[in-house]
Amino acid sequence: MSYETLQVRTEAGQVGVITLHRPKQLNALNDQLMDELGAALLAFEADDAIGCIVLTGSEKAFAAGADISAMSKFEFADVYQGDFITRNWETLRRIRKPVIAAVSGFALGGGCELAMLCDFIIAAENAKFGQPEIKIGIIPGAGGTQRLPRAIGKSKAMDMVLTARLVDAAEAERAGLVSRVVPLDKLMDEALAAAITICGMPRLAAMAAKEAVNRAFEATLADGVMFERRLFHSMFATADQKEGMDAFLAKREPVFRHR
Ligand code: CO8
Repeated sequence: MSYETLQVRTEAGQVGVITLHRPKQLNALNDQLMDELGAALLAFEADDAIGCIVLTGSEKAFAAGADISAMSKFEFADVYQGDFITRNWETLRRIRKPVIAAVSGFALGGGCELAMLCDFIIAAENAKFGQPEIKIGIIPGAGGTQRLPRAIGKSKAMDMVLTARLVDAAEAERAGLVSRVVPLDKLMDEALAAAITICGMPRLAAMAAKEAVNRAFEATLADGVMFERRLFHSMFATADQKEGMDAFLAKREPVFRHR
């Protein structure tokens, strides 16, 4: 399938790479891009060869937010009935394979929210994160007021949402928004290496681990711990648990079958 606002490729036969590609608009998110992103993610999700997905943008911008020229014409009825842009948000949330955001340049507004929807963020040194919606008379609309405080705490989230201040990669790493910061020219190498590492893990364990970590944001501690315990127990029904433990004890490399 070909896309107009994305470039899609497979790396090492097992990593699905999606590059946002609206260069003139700094990858501003519009309905077409979000529809195509939903389709590309579902295609990788359905492809057995793919074990991990990397979502990235350009050097200058991961995504500079929702498309302001599209939004500027909208009335309440348009955004409410059309579920502007966020209608595919649930698709990304439902992807069960790990998704890494490789962020360089601006990740603003919906762009920051899109990165936060991924499982973890690897940032280039030039990355800048922000929720500057307030400057144009709106508020974050795809998780910025919810995921950001969970990621970096209330005080810094309020600071970003109320003052529209951008934070650089170093501050984002200190705050826990991103997992690592790397030189710009190493960003894709690092993201692909992380993705290939994940692809080498037993896939059922990777998917269960993702599900369990995500539950931490939805459940009480007691419910989350019980959810984790049940998933943990279920790993003992997999062939890869036998293989992983047998290989460890025999001091050999495991051969996982993702079963
Ligand atoms: N929408 C549309 N076009 C954009 C956007 C955007 N968000 N951001 C940049 N562009 C366009 C510019 O209009 C410009 O186009 P042109 O060349 O035709 O004039 C081109 O990209 C290059 O931009 P600049 O010339 O401004 O480049 P600079 O390097 O000077 O500045 C900035 C880069 C700082 C990123 C600046 O462009 C900027 O501030 N952009 C807007 C950032 C912003 O406010 N983002 C939040 C948007 S609102 C939002 O995301 C709400 C989300 C709600 C939920 C929906 C989920 C997705």
